[in-house]
Amino acid sequence: MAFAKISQVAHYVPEQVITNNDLALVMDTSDEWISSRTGIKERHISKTEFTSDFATEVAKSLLNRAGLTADQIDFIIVATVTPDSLMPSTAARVQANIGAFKAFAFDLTAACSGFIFALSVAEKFISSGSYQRGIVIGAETLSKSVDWTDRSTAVLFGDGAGGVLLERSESQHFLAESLHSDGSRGDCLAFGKTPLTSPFSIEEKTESILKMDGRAVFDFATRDVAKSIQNTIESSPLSVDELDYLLLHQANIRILDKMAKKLGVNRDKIPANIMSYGNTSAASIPILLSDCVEKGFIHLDGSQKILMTGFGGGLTWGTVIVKL
Ligand code: 4VN
Repeated sequence: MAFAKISQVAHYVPEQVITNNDLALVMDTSDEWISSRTGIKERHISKTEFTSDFATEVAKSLLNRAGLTADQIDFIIVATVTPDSLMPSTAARVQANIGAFKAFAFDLTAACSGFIFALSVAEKFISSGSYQRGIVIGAETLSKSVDWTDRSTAVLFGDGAGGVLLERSESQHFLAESLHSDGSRGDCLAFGKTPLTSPFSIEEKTESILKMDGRAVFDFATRDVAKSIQNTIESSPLSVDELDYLLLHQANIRILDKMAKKLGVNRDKIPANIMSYGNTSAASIPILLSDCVEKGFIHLDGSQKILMTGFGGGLTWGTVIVKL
């Protein structure tokens, strides 16, 4: 029986920091409005880099930390809704940049749940016994897809990437998972619709800019996602008190507060870094994981039980419980 385990973590964000006060100079908003409603104080925004540039930095750090060379990697999955291009994929660009010539590489889109979905897929590749080692990255440049004239959404997002090295292990580290989608509610968080064109049709306007029904998505997160986390914990061999940390998608600090209450867990077990990064979609959970390792909360020595949950566009939501 083959098992998979997360052996390294890393993250990368672009250098430029945009504070709430910086945004208040270019749109009708304020630090008070943004931080009291979302918890966000600042976010990193790309000046010249693309999603694959962030993801490449993450992949290089993972290899460095593991003392591996790129030819030892069997696959690369990048979860993103802001790829440099649809073809080639962001993952294929990463493969070329690091020289992982033996790896197969593809992107996976499940919006803010993308990293969790990709981690689940990668775990299956390894536990099938077919592959030894892969890189799973969440990477986004949401700044290129938000409407900078819409103050209700523009203030929420940030750019960056985080990822993990997943390797074969002798013992079980993935303890439970659940993945879900509800396409019938997809319109409440959407962007990037492909326009219909043909020689005989009038061109439809591209809906390239992010649109969000904030209330609907907020309610989805606090009802459906909270319930699903509870169900996943119940289906696992662990009780909620045995979890060391719950790493939840960094969409809004008030959602994290509500989740803590609903799940009956100490607020300190639900770390937040949305203050410094904003909502980075598929990158938010691996950036948070990497931050927690850097700060010494999470050790990667197999002694801790960590729950990770993504939720967002699709709609999609998913949880994994891992021994780290
Ligand atoms: C999941 C969620 C969100 C999200 C939804 C609503 C929201 C973030 C609405 C009320 C508003 C403050 C902001 Cl739950 C976004 C994603 C996308 O990654 C995923 N903020 N807010 C207010 O007026 O208080």
